[in-house]
Amino acid sequence: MDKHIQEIYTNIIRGEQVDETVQTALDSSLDPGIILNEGMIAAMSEVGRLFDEGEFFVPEMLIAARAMQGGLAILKPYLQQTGIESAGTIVIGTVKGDLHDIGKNLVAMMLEGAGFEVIDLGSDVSPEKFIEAVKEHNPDVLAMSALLTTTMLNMEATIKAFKEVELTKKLHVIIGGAPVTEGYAKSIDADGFAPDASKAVNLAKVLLSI
Ligand code: B1M
Repeated sequence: MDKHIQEIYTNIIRGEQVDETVQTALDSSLDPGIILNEGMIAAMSEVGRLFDEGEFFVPEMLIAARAMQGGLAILKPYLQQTGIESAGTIVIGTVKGDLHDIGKNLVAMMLEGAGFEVIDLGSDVSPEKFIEAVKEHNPDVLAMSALLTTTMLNMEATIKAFKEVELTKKLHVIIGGAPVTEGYAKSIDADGFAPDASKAVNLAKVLLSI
């Protein structure tokens, strides 16, 4: 493994800042996708494993997440293409009861980079809040994220709540997050599922025939 990637990976697990290392890696022409996947996302998976095994607790997960967010901010302009016309509007949020926002932020970032106008409602978003935002912004797509097996049920609750609401145009509902599957998406009547951020961009483009 490249020494910069190794350092990013280790520092995120330790909860140490990676901003400078990410910048150095970029300056030495390392591919942003490799920095993201092999350094940062791999580190978060390891943090999850350590939490599972009882070696890490919530504070360790939290500081690792903070380190990851700092590195993502440096990486952001390199992951996005520039000068693209608006491809459509997308409202995004993590569902009610769920505070995990790193994956959702990454999806939002990549959608923005692909030319979508993104309205990010943050995390712990109730069905009522999603409905309010959709009425206000009239988006083409609603994207929901969930990281907990318990909170992914709120995706279904949100879709059900939307069935009671009259909208002026077709709203494509797409979902994702670690516990979410294609089968679950079908079972709750979502229009699509994406396993990662770049596939979420492809999915939105396919649904909107772009
Ligand atoms: Co939490 N946590 N956490 N956590 N946490 C997980 C998810 C867990 C798997 C850890 C574990 O046990 N191994 C576990 C869930 C178990 C389960 O339900 N199956 C868990 C738990 C149990 C908890 C708490 C309950 C712990 C506790 O309090 N006892 C608690 C719940 C709090 C709450 O939400 N109410 C909790 C809290 C936290 C922190 C706050 C400390 C922190 C989050 C900080 C933050 O996000 N700001 C945290 C973290 C960091 C994690 C892990 C370690 C990392 C998550 C992450 O950021 N991954 C996680 C373990 C893991 O995932 N391996 C874990 C990196 C990120 C880039 O990936 O989010 O999967 P991900 O996003 C991907 C794809 O899923 C997809 O694209 C992204 C990138 O390509 N995607 C979408 C995501 N959203 C999408 C939406 C789309 C499309 C694709 O729309 C179309």
